[in-house]
Amino acid sequence: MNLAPTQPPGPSGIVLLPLSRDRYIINKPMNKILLLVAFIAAIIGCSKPARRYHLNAEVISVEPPRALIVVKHGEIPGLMPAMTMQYSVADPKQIENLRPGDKITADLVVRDNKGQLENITLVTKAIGS
Ligand SMILES: [Cu+2]
Repeated sequence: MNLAPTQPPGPSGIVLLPLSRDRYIINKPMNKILLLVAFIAAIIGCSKPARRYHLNAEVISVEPPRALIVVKHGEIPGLMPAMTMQYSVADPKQIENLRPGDKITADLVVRDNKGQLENITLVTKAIGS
C-alpha cells in the first residue's frame, strides 16, 4: 500500500499532510464525546430540584441590559434575613419599567447556590415615578 502523501514537499522540505481529511476523521468521535458530556451535565443539572421562595421587596436600582436588579427585601423565612442585595433576573423584560422605590413581589429561585428572580410583579408604583 502506498501511504505517501499526494502533496509535494513544502518550501522548507517538510511534507504537508492532507490535514482537512484527518481532522474530519479525528473530530467525529470527539463531537460525540462532547455531546455526551453536555448531556450528562444537563441531567445532573436537572436532577437537583430548585428551591423557591416568595419575596416582597422595594426596588433600589435596575439594570435591564445586564438582567440585574438591586432590591431591599424583607425576611425570607428559612433562607436569609431582610437585606439589600443584587439579584439576577430570569427575564430582563420584567424589570424594564421598574423604578427605584417601586414595591414588587417575586419568586426567588435558588439553583446550585445561585439565586435568580422570576415572576417579578409590580405591587405599588413609587410616588412620582
Ligand atoms: Cu438577600
